[in-house]
Amino acid sequence: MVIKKFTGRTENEAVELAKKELGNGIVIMNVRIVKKKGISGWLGAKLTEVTVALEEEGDTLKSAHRETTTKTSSESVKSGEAGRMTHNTVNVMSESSQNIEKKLDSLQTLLVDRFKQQEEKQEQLNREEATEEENGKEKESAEETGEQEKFIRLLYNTMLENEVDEKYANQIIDDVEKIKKPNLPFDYILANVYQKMVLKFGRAEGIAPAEKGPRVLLFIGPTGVGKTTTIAKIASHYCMEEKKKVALLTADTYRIAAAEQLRTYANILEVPFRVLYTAEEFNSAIADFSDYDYIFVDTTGHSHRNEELMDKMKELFEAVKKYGECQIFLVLSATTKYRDLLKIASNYREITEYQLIFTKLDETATLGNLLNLRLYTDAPIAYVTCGQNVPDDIELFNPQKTVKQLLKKN
Ligand SMILES: Nc1nc2c(ncn2[C@@H]2O[C@H](COP(=O)(O)OP(=O)(O)OP(=O)(O)O)[C@@H](O)[C@H]2O)c(=O)[nH]1
Ligand SMILES: [Mg+2]
Repeated sequence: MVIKKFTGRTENEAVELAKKELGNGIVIMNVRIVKKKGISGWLGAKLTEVTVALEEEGDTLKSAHRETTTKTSSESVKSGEAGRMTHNTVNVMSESSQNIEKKLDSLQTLLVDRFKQQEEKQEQLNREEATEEENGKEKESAEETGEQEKFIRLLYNTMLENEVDEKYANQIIDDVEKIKKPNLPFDYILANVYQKMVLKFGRAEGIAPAEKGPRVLLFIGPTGVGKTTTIAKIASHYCMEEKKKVALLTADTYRIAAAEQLRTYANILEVPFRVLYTAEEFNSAIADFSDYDYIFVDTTGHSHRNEELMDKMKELFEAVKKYGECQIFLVLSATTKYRDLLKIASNYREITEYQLIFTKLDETATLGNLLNLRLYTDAPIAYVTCGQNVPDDIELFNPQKTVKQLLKKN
């Protein structure tokens, strides 16, 4: 795994630089504002610094082990905290959940430290090998390996408590097992699990800018998950903050008053609103709103078992996909049972590709299903919502924040 920092005037600029050097497979580990170097920095000029990670193809057991060996040794010397841990004085069972939380909060510093220490890799490797030959070291190492086991188990159990599917928790832990070795600081293990999980989530992909005509955003999903409310939240962001031209359409003609809900939001935002009764009407709406930036399309919420409605939706999907400049979002509630989520995700997958939006994060303490569904569907998570307030209770999906929650005790 390569970890590297890039700076730019904006986050986008820094990310572009990173992509140019490392390719599109990068994962953003951390974003922070830093002072510019030199006089302009003294005068308050700021830059955005992003720390990115890239999992290399050669990240096999062997290379992971080699990397661990070197990075660990440098950390244990540089960081007082890490050094303290290698002396086998820490009882893992007393690693309370609060301690883990503190460590998670210090992860960003740890990642940055590790980045700085890369140049010292070789020197530290030699030093560690010499140390391992000292008398009595084997006994200490064996004890530490036991402590490591307990620590890894603690992380594993925390994932399960957060309802990460056992299958995925095992995959993550299996990867960590590969890098296990004596003298490995717990912070390093934690950082490794954190990185693996962030990489599994991948980059958050929101809404792409419109290129050749208005960008159509279609929202699908089961009844009552928050499709209409989410449209209102995102539409008001584009309309009020980005000053874009937005139109709201609904194909939800199934329930009385369903259209009225979106019409009300359209009135508040002072944007055009239209009801679509047939797939053809979608095409005429596109023609009528051809100079708009974003067209949001709401759909009927229904059970994924309702085949008749599913078929009707297919026609609309086909028309939207034929138009091309579109993104389809499957909206799921974080409170829905795992087994149902799997069924819903696979039923919709039969008719279309999609990105994911998770709603109602405020109503659950466990976010494991975000990782489970991300891995099950291979669909990126675009947004999460955490309350009923329009437009505030929504944010772009943040993998780092979610992984921290998944590694915390509830
Ligand atoms: N707690 C919480 N409630 C939410 C959230 N998002 C939406 N809701 C609420 O969920 C309920 C249903 O929201 P809608 O937007 O009508 O859901 P929908 O998917 O459009 O529903 P149908 O059109 O009936 O399929 C409303 O009471 C919303 O206020 C959220 O993030 N958290
Ligand atoms: Mg609705």
